[in-house]
Amino acid sequence: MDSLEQLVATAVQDFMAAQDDAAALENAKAKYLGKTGQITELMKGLGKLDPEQRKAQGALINAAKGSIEAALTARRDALADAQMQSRLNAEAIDVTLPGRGRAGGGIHPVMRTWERVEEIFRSIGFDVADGPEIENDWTNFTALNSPENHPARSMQDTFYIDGNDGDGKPLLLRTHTSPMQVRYARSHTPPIKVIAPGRTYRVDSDATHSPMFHQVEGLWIAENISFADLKGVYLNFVKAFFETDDLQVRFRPSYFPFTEPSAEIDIAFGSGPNKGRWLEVSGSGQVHPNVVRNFGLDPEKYIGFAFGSGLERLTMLRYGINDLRLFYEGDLRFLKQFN
Ligand code: 2NL
Repeated sequence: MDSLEQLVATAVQDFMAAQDDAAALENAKAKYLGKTGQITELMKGLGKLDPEQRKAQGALINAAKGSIEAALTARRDALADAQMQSRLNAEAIDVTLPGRGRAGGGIHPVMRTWERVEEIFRSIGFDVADGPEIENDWTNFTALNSPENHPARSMQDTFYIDGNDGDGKPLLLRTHTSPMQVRYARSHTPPIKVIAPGRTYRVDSDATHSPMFHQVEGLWIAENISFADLKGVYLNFVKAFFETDDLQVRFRPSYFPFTEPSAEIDIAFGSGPNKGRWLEVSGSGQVHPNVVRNFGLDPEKYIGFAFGSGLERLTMLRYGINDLRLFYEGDLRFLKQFN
């Protein structure tokens, strides 16, 4: 075997010996094709030969160089293929495995009630208002005709927030959704026809009270809105909400600072587990003239009603739930029943 053939054979061996790291192969390449590599050195030596020999020897060296380059490329491709193959094996996905599935989310029963209430009131022309859960004292209490020394304003009943509104007045978590309606009434012109559903907060926690609960309040103010309208609207609402015409409503005199006169609204189903029993579902009344004034309206010209119902209470009556705490425990066995 002549020395060029020997050189090619050694180069091929070196290339084959280079394993998975690219650096080993590049080092082997340098030994033959680099600046001081053996092929390069042989090329340099050609200058000393006479033209006849140089031509013949040059062709032989070029052929050897071509063989070495071909072997290098082949080895490079082989190493790259091997690397890809081992990655494919390592990252293989077993497409026959069963899917992981996706845990289905669901709507909380109180949210379902919230959505239904919005839908029903929208269908009879009520707008839906939204507003802040952190309120100022004026909007939550004063505007609603709540006396300065009213017990609801006490720290025992209301969650106050550190800091103040910038005018030195306290900030608090709204105790009802009425402040949303105050904001709405002050920024719209009559007729004001709106419901305000949302989260509300009071310092209260036992079997029938949660520190966070949901209310929906309604407000309709125009030049001639009366208790008769309230009765019609509320009866329509409970019939749609409970999906039955077989029920009655009654108004029972009551007191709220923001309405005068005021009434509790009770309903009685004509059938079912609560058949014939009067159930309290809402507070209501004719909006107090002071409150109308705080809306920025003339109480001599504008009159109307408001009501406030608990979304938890409506939900419990609709589904026959007897413990308020079930709503807040996040127990899937309970929640799944509504989805
Ligand atoms: C209750 C009592 C009620 C209202 C809420 C109201 C709102 C405005 C003006 C006047 Cl902006 N009134 N809301 C009126 C009467 C009763 O709710 O205990 N609900 C569960």
